[in-house]
Amino acid sequence: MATKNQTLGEFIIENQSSFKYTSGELSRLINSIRLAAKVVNHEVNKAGLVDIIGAAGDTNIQGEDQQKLDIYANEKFIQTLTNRNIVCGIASEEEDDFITINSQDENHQNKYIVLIDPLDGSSNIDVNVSVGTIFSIYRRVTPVGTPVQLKDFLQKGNQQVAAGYIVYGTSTMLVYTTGDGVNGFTLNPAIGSYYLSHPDIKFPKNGTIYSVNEGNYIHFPQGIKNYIKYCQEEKEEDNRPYTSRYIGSLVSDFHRNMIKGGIYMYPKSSKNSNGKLRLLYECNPMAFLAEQANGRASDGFSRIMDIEPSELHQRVPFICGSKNMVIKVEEFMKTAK
Ligand code: AHM
Ligand code: MG
Repeated sequence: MATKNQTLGEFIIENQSSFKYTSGELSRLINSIRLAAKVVNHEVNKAGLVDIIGAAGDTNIQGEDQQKLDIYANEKFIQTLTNRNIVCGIASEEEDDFITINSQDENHQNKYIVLIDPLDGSSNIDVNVSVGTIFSIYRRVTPVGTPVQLKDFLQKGNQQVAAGYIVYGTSTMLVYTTGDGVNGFTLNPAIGSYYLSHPDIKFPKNGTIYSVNEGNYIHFPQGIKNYIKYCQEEKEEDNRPYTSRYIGSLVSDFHRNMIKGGIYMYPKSSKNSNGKLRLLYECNPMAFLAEQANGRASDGFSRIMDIEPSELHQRVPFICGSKNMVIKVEEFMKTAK
């Protein structure tokens, strides 16, 4: 039973027995993500010091090369997961191909693979707007004892064992699910521990916030255009017009909508026929979280987590949020002329 103020470490130990697989491997894996997130958080918080310690590509006063933060985050997560010898493969939005972990895992005994977007929304860093890390965990489908293969990574979202994100915002939070609801932990930077601050988060069934890059309106499918107009219509009984909020940082937009009730949309457009977001690194983990929090995630017509992936960096249209709002978009998409 989740108790507020519990630390993430305590929560993981207490809930380990309810995980589907109880070898402790998944707990160790989530622990490693928690650790890497602390290191990345420290670096993200220093991003504003760029004029003082030097920008990416510069050499700082200690003679160290300054890295772009998304590259730094990528290295930190990969390093931590590799060194702790708990996964058999990693795929990252920052890497062209998946990584086979066999230096430490000579017999390939590890069961889990991780897909990660180490720093999503990184164009926001320079202007001090929150960014996030998104992760997704699966059991491998090829036999333990052999090197991982592409098909271990190209699993449908409905096969996820766990997924979550870290939002580096006004506070840093780690929010995750292992298929038994969604819990949010806030980092107390003075102590370096995450505390359970948001137990069992649920999307309100109906929301009043819509989040979409309206600058692309002209290129959107007719169904999305119609839905945006619907959001803007005056109808007191269902709290319309809705409020528009778009940070341009998926993790933050999703996080706000999950707590307050709302919908996030990155539809396809006449310029990008599959939208922008990546199925494996962004959409599937967010869809798993959304469904675990009573929300819904769709490509406008069907469930995100039922899409059969065909390549690592595949993009899909993404509509995600409060259940009734996503259903409404699907109705508009179906009937649009
Ligand atoms: P990134 O993976 O290159 O950071 O892109 C993903 C980000 C999301 O966080 C955000 O919701 C979206 O791109 C914003 O895109 P746009 O600027 O086109 O509205
Ligand atoms: Mg991204």
